[in-house]
Amino acid sequence: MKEVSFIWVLLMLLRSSSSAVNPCCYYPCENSGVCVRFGPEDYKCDCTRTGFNGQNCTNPEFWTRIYLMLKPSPTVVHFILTHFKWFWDLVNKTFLRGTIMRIVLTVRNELVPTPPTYNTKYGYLSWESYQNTSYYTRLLPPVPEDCPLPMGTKGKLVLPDVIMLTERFLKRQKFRPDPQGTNLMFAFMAQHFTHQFFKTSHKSKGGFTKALGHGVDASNIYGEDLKRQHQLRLHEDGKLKYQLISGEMYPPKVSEVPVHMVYPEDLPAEQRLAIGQEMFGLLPGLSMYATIWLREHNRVCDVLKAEHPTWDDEQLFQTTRLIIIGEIINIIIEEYVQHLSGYNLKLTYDPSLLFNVRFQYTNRIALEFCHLYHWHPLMPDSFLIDGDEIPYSQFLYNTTVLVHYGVEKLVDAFSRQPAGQIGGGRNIHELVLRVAQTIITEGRSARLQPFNQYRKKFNLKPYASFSELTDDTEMAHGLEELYGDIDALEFYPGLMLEKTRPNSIFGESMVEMGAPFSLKGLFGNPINSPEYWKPSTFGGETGFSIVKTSTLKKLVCLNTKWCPYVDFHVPGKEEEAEPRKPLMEL
Ligand code: ISF
Repeated sequence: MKEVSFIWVLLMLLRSSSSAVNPCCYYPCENSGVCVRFGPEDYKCDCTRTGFNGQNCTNPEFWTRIYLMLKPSPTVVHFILTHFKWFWDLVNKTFLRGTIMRIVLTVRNELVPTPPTYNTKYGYLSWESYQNTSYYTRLLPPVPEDCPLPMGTKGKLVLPDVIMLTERFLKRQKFRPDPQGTNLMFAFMAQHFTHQFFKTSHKSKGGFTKALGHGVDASNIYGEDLKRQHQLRLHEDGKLKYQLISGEMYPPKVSEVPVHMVYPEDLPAEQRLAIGQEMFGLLPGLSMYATIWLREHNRVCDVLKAEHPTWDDEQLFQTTRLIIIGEIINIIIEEYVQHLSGYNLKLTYDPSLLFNVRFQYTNRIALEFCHLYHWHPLMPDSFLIDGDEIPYSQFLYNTTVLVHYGVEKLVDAFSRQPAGQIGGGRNIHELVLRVAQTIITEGRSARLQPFNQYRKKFNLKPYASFSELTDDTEMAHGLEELYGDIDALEFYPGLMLEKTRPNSIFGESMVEMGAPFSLKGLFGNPINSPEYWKPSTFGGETGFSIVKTSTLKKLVCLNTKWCPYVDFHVPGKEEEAEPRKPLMEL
């Protein structure tokens, strides 16, 4: 192994001394200017519509200068949004709530290029990249293949060993709960929700996805293609197939609905559940959400059928699917993102906020978004359900957990158990550390640009040193030794090791880079367009109102026998004491 890397180093040295270095390897173009190589040694920065000019797009135009002078830093904005509760309590009661929500959406939306731009194969605009939706898109082009160093021109010739890197800086020493109070109900929602659009194809290397919907399409419930959808459907009253166990509805067995699911070979046939997403047998938390959404789909079908007795199976199914997509988006914005942000501003899912501004109802999932969303530190050391402590070995691929405890007890348990803090390093359970290794390796083969380049792309100041990135001096020194230069730090390690904001789940970069992708994906859905966002799309006022008033609590409690404690954060003191409300009050 040593010899191979030595020969490779020699080859690289020879190559760089014999020919000119690609000038774009220096990332000379600032402020989102586009680097184009001319001849062997020249380059030009295209600064069109960046608001900057000059050779490297570094001179602000007049209005840009004014804008930059007035613009508050992300730290200040975040501070205001997470403090002054009395002020926000007032704002939330007025029209200002919508106005500020609109500002958040438009500011975040400006950072997501549409139509999409690059991908892992094309570092320049191309028709293929636009049209071939089997690729994840990319915000920044890959590091050019002919650069002298793996991250461009800075850092060491060889990147740190992935195993060593993750063992040293990412592996959990002692479980560190998230200070925002995030629980496992949130963690499993994150996994269930994102796995409808993050389905990396590992067979074909090069940043491909198996999820062609590129957004919130509920393919994790209905299957990726029409064949799977039809296998999962009952073809009666719009419903999905199910099995009844002690009178309760669960996903059907694979023996009855023969769709491809990933299960260990020795798992008995009667324990294999058939779900839209083939990976969701992996964790009881995922099959629990699959069960909840299955019940909700079939419940909504009954509601629609009562109002539209003439509708056929197809129309009931299709309309219910749109309602389900609406419910997902609402719950994600108003509860999941609300919790994640920690804002005192009450977020609102009101698509009409964007009807009078420029906004395109399209979305393309970015590879960077997929990397950002690897939140494995959320996972606990073991799972605490109904007085039992279940280790990973008995939790993975164990569908009997779901049926044994039932949805109510699982929701209650997951809502009470704290999840881990995502940022700050050293909080990934040993058993999922492999996933972090995979993502770093994938980042290398996809040639993702350095963390600091992404900081700049998202209007953040690049870090000047490792000690600015993290307050942990030992970590800062270790990273300095391994990478040699802060400008050579990789994307995923940078995100995970950045210091967290005070009392927060993660650092500045995760929010500033993730929020634009997330909000664009949620609001860019076609159901939010002026053409779709009306009662008739959802079968009338009843369906429209199901979408607009959906909550996590209703999702669970309209589909269970009793209403457990259900939220995206662990109970606080008031909530422990709060008596359980009867269903009627929901
Ligand atoms: S997803 C995500 C942040 C990072 C990832 I990866 C969000 O979903 C998110 C979206 C919006 C906001 C916070 C988090 C808030 C409203 C904001 O835009 O600041």
